[in-house]
Amino acid sequence: MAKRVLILNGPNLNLLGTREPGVYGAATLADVEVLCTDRCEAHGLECDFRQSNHEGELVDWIQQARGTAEGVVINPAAYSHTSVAIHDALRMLDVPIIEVHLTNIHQREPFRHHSYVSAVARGVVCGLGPSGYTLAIDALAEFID
Ligand code: CA2
Repeated sequence: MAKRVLILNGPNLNLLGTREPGVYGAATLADVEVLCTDRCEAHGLECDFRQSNHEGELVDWIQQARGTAEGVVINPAAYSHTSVAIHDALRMLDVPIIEVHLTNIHQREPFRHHSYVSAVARGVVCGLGPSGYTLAIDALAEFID
């Protein structure tokens, strides 16, 4: 059976490709999902791709990953900068976690420079657009192997 990778997306990422293309690009979240599914498949991994606008739902999904996922890719979106709850849920996982941001959060407003998730992530990719997700999957595939 294929090992499962959980790919989580936080609030407002459902709007990707429909607003602010100058900041976030033209790809939709559905486009990103196809990229991720294809890349997981190339590594023989199963892709479980999800998005939620709700912090508690993301926490529930992270908790459910215990024993069911071999790795996690997460773009926590705005919760990166605010959520101790997501930080705490992630730190209870004993599988590799890669944090992804489409934009380079360090070139943006100061409130985006700190992420509560980075301290519990094995690696962080930011500023590379949707390619950040596929690079994160490549890294996970190596760690999981
Ligand atoms: O660069 C990223 O991937 C972010 O995680 C995106 C978040 C932002 O709060 C983080 O600081 C950096 C925002 C996601 C909202 O996405 C939108 C997409 C289209 C239109 C409006 C928002």
